[in-house]
Amino acid sequence: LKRVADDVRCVPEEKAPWFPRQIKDLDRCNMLITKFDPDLDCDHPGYNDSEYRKRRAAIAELAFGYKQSPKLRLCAAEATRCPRKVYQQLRSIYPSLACRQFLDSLQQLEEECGYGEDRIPQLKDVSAFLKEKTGFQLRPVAGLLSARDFLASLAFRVFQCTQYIRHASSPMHSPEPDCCHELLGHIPMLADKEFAQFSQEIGLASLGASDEEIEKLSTLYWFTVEFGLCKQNGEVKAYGAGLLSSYGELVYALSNEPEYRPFNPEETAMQPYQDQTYQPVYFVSESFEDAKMKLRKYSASIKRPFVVRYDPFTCNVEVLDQP
Ligand code: NLE
Ligand code: FE2
Repeated sequence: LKRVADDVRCVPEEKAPWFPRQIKDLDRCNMLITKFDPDLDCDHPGYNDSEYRKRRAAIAELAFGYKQSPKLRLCAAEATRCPRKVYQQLRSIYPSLACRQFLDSLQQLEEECGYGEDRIPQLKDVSAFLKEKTGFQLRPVAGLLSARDFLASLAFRVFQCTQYIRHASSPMHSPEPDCCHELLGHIPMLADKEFAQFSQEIGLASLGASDEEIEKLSTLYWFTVEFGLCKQNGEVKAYGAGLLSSYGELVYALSNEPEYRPFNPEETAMQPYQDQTYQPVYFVSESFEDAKMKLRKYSASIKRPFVVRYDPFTCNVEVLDQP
């Protein structure tokens, strides 16, 4: 009887795609996109390397088995060392090209979390560090997730984090996420309060949204969280994780080759993007504050037959009827 009553109460939302309401529902948000899979994509630099593929399969197995539970700790199974050269080279250009928030967090991660060219941060330590800074936590994911599942996790301040490493033959750029990308690109930014809030708001806007809206939100995500630039003291700096984890693209993005446009969600959300190589255009925000306000305005314009509200005490999403 209770089920029926619940169903009746849920009728307006049933028109929307399913979405997680509780953090443990993220166990169901695991739809992978296989286009960069080293077993399936013959252009993947690890395609002909059976040792690499075996290792990837074992790591994927661990991620698939992960359950969100306060009793379970993030598996420390994978040592997540960035190849020495990747760390060294990127580290040397960060001071002039990365935004201030990134540099501040990275320094703390080096002091407190085992970041460094010869050290191996453990995901559980990194997750605990983030939790303390901004309430974000990590959960392991086996590969590139569908946009819907990835964005939904952000709504709960959960970041789906790969643990495998890019193939040694292409250290300076990878089209797929890997742990260098997560650790160097995303983690330092997620330790910043303002940016964490921005990320969660994209996530909340995505819950139960139509496929078309998800496409637009993931494009916004792409040109901000992954490839965003921002102004700082009159200079343009990088804050996007896809830039901050790729020596090649970071240098390119801040050279005078690519086109820059001001960040404006309506326009940015419609910009076609490609994920095989460097971006032809980058969007520049005035500041995080400004980007957040614009995103908020954009999100409010997305039509959903309900409103969602995140309750930080229970970590649940409440669904309310449209007033
Ligand atoms: N191009 C980035 C890198 O090489 O680290 C990864 C981007 C993932 C979206
Ligand atoms: Fe990423």
